Amino acid sequence: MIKLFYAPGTCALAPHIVLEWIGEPYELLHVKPSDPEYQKINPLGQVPAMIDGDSGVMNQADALLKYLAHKYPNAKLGDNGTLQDAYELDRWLAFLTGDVHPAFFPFFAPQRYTTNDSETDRQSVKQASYRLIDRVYQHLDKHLESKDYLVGDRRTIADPYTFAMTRWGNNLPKSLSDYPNLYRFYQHLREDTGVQRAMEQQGIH
Ligand SMILES: N[C@@H](CCC(=O)N[C@@H](CS)C(=O)NCC(=O)O)C(=O)O
Repeated sequence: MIKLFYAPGTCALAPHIVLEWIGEPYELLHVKPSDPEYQKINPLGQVPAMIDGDSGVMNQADALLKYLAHKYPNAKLGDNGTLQDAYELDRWLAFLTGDVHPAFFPFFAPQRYTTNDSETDRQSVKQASYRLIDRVYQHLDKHLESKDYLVGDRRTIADPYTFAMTRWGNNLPKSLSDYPNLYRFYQHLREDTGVQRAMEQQGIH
C-alpha cells in the first residue's frame, strides 16, 4: 500500500487529492518536515514523500504525481497519449514546480532569503514574493479564461497541484477573487468530493 507523508495544507495536498481520486487504499502519515525523525526518512526535510512497497523513499511533488498517474492509468489523470498533450501536461507541471511553488518560498520562509535578520528585511522579502506570486497567478488566470482544467478538457494531476498552491493565495494582501478565472477554478475544485475528503483528513478548509 502507498504511504504518503504530508503536512497539512502544503503541496502534499496534491498527491493526497490524487490518491483520493484513484480510490485505492493508501496510508496517510502526518509529519513535521523539520522533525529529525522525519528527516531520517526524507533528508530534504520536505513534504510530500511517498513509499510504495519496496520503492524506497520517493519525493518531489511533480514526480510523485506522474508516478501515480502512470501506476493507475485507469484513473486517467495523466496525458491522453498524444505527444502534444504529454507536452502540455509537462509544461504545466514544470510551471507549477519551477515558477509557482518557488514564488511562495520567500513568503513562507523569508528568513531564508536574507542574511539580514531584521523584521524590515523579512517584510521586504515578503513584498518581493507577492510580486512573483502575482505574476504566476496572472499567468494561470489568463490560461484558465475559457477553461475548467489546466490541460485539455478533463481533470489531470496538474489540477490538484494548482489547487494546493491557489489555496495559499487566501493569505495574501491581494484577494484570490482578483484573479477571477483562477478563483472560479479553485471554487470548482473545492466542490469535488475527493478534494473535500483530502482537506477534511488534513484538517484544513
Ligand atoms: N521540490 C520539492 C519542494 C517541496 C517543498 O518545499 N515542500 C514544502 C511544503 S509545500 C516543505 O516541505 N517545506 C519545508 C521546508 O522547506 O522546511 C517538491 O516539489 O516536492
